[in-house]
Parts: sequence; C-alpha cells; structure tokens
Amino acid sequence: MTKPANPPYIPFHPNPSKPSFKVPAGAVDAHCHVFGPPNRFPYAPERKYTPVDAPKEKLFALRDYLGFDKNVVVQASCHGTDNAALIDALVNSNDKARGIAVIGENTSDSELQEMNRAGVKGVRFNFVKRLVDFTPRDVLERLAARIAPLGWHIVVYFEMPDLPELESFFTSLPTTVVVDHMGRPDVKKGVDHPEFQRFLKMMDAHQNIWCKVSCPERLTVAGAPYDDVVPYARTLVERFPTRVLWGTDWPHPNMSVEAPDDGMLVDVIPKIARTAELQKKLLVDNPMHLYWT
Ligand code: 0GY
Repeated sequence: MTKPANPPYIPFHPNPSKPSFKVPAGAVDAHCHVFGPPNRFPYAPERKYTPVDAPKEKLFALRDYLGFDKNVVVQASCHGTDNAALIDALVNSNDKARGIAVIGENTSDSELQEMNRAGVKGVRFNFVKRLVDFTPRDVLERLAARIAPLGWHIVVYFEMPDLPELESFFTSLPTTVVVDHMGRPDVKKGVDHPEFQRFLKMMDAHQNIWCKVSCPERLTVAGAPYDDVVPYARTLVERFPTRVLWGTDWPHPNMSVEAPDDGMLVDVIPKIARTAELQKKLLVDNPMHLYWT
C-alpha cells in the first residue's frame, strides 16, 4: 500500500557537475540517505512524504564521482524505524559506510546488536514538526540510555527557533550529540542574531556537542552558490574545528524549489573551510574519529 509520491516532490539532480574543489584523500560525506527501492524496503506507513527512490548503488556512484571515499548514511523519516535499507547499504559498502538509525521503544536489543555489527554508530532524534510526530522526552531518554553503552551517539534535527525549548534536553544527553544542518538557522537574521549566538554558546559550553555544516541549499534565501549561508558555516568551522562534519544530504528530500547540483555543493567547502588543515579536519579527521574508530 504505497502512498503516491507527493506531487511537488523534487527528484535529485540527474547529472551533477564535477566539482572544482578536490576533496582530501579519505573524505567522508557524513550526511546522506538511501530510499528504497520499496519492493525490498517499503516506506513507512506513518511517513509524511514519499520520496523518489534513491538506492545505495546510486549513492555509492555519486560518492565516487564527487571524489569522496566514505559515507555516513542517516535514516530518514520516510523509512520510520525500519532500518533495513540502511543496514543493507552498510553491509554492502565494503566498510565504506557507517549509519545513523532511527529507533523506537519496540526496537529490541538484538536489533540494536545487529545494527551495531552492520556499522550503525548512533541514532537520530528528529524534532522537525513537519517530518515526524511528537515523541515524549522520557521515551527519548530511555532510548538514549540504551544506546549509550554501545558507544553510539545521538544526532538531533530541529529548527533554530525551537532551540530554547530543546536545549536543556540536548545538554542532558549522555553521549556525543551531533546537530544536523547547523540547527537550521534563519539566514535572513544574520550570524549576530541572538538565536545563532545562543547556538554557538551552547557549543562553547558543551564539548560533547558537534554539528554538521551542511545543507546550504535548504537554508539559503539567495539560492546557489549559497553565499548567504557561508558565514554561518565558516563561523562554526573556525570556532569548533574538531567538532564539525560535512555532508551532501543527497538525495535532498523535500526540496521546495529545485534539487541542488551536488558538485556545486562540494564547491562551497573551500569557502567555509578556508585552509587545507580545516578541510582535512572537516572531511577526514573528524568523521573518522566519530565513525571509524
Ligand atoms: C534531511 C532533511 C530532511 C528530511 C529528513 O528524516 C527526514 O525525512 O531528514 C528535511 O526534509 O529537512 O536531513 O535530509
């Protein structure tokens, strides 16, 4: 029983450009997804959107084309808590992929063990209201307590206006916490706005909080080449060089206007990480530390 694709769902770019920026050897795309194919990996009945299929073969081909070596595949909401497509991608990656799962109270300890063997390194708590139904905090706390002994971390996805309400929860989590897409700042407000400053202060005060300087295509108002997003990502890279990650977000679910050219996204990297040293930390050292050690 597959819901029809939402009419405005925009497929990923069919032929991205070759980036001018050459990523360092061993670079990791630390935020991307696999979707379907639904005859093997059905979408979740409770999903808020139906994506265009984006199977692992296409992800791995894009990885090679852009010059990356590895992927961190993040379970997206359209697959719910069924992590089968994710696990399939990991075990068929030749050790070149790690995963972030989405779990619920029904996830058993043996499923956690299976995911751990496959290369899952964390779980994602999604607070974006258009994507998921509300999960009570005590449920999330119990899930956090179950995954912490595995050495996993927690990825959190939220929109910056919601940070005041969520911050005490994030800072109480017992693991490393990785914030998706810079906490989705409103780039019309500027880096000096109290909302973004609050986010920086949270990272200043909590050494276990990391963030992904990803998704200029989602945050931009001006459009490609996303110069209005660069100051946010650059600030984070320069202030927290050992706690930032970068990812394509391929296949870019729920874009509202157009799918980004993935080659163009890679060409944003030297604007946000302006030295070879910062680039190596962002693309190699930091993700290797979090996902491959
Ligand atoms: C992303 C962003 C989105 C979707 C999801 O779990 C998801 O469905 O993550 C979004 O729509 O902003 O990270 O890919």
